[in-house]
Amino acid sequence: EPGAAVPAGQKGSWTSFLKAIASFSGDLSSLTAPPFILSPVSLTEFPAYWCERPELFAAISSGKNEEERALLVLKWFISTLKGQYSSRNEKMGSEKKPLNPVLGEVFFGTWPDRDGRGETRLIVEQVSHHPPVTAYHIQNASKGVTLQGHSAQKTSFSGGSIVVKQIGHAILDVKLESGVSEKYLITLPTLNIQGVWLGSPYTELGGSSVIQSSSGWNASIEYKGKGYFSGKVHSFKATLSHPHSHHHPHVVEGQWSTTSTPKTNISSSRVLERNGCFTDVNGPKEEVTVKSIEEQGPWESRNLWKVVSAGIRTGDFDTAAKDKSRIENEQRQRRKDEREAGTSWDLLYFDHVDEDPIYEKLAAMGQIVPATEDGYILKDAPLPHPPR
Ligand code: HCR
Repeated sequence: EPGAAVPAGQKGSWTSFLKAIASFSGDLSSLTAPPFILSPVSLTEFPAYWCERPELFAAISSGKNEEERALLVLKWFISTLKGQYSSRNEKMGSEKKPLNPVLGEVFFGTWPDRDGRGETRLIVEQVSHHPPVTAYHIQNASKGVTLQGHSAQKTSFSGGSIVVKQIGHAILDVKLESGVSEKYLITLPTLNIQGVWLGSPYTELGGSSVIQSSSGWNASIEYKGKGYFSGKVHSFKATLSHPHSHHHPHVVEGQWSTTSTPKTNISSSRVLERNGCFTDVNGPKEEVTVKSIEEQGPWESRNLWKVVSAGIRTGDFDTAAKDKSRIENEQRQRRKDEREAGTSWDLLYFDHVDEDPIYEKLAAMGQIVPATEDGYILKDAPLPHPPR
């Protein structure tokens, strides 16, 4: 029955929301959704999902050769998917609509040094408001592992589910002891948000994504839901090959939400879990450590949204809506002032490049389309935030 999971008083607004999505494609962030589906978390927090298993991120540079490092990158990547795509269902009961970040909103965090893995730091900046684009930089300096990327979405409606094409890419940089940097281009899968008629949305992945290394190793990952190659939700099959290798490619199959196993001979103890799995995300993950709200500046996400988030969490939606309008009006006013003054907003932590040279080089190696993409690169020294 449509709307079965929608609270009684919100069925009408849920239907209107779905109609708005169906008749419209592109930027879903501006549509108003009923309270039951709102998340108190801003999209600027999402890049933290890349590092919730910091030991796997740190371990990448411990690989003893190109092949082993490519396997460690694939293992880390697959192990992030559960957090990225199904943690809202686990924490909040369904997929939810995140808070739409404002231009210049930032989110900082760390994963402390523990068991010799080194400290990892996260810097996120909202670099566009409409359409929303989020840039991020995650670095474990002591292990020489850095991930830099940006994320945007293009939404459409098809066959009863919301299809979210991901725009953007990430570049992983692994600094080797020799001083040479190995690079990996990571492209992103397409999301299929199912269960929307019922009002209990969850994300399934579809299509494919790739990880192309400057060493030549190429991982191609295919995503399927229930009823395809395994009959199980959240399934994937990854094939890791090198154009000059005479060996058979490595093949890994399983579920990104639980475990996966190698289908070919991988003997390295650095790569496999103790139980022989390639990935096993049944154990706990480690959320990013963030300063308390009192210690945060006015542009830091949890501080900026604190009244809205508290309203959503406690069910005080009037207060949430009022403060959300205040934030949005302030944004509109800033853009208006800029237009009148003939100025524009400066990015604070990142520089935008129209053509990311590392993307181009790796895309050419892996025959990835498009051949070129824009990118965001961390500045040597950030600009200060204007007052708020
Ligand atoms: C599509 C989505 C916003 C974007 C979220 C992204 C793609 C952001 C980058 C992360 O690395 C991975 C990621 C995970 C999320 O699954 C994805 C969100 C899921 C829902 C949300 C929509 C804008 C909300 C649609 C409203 C629904 C719940 C009815």
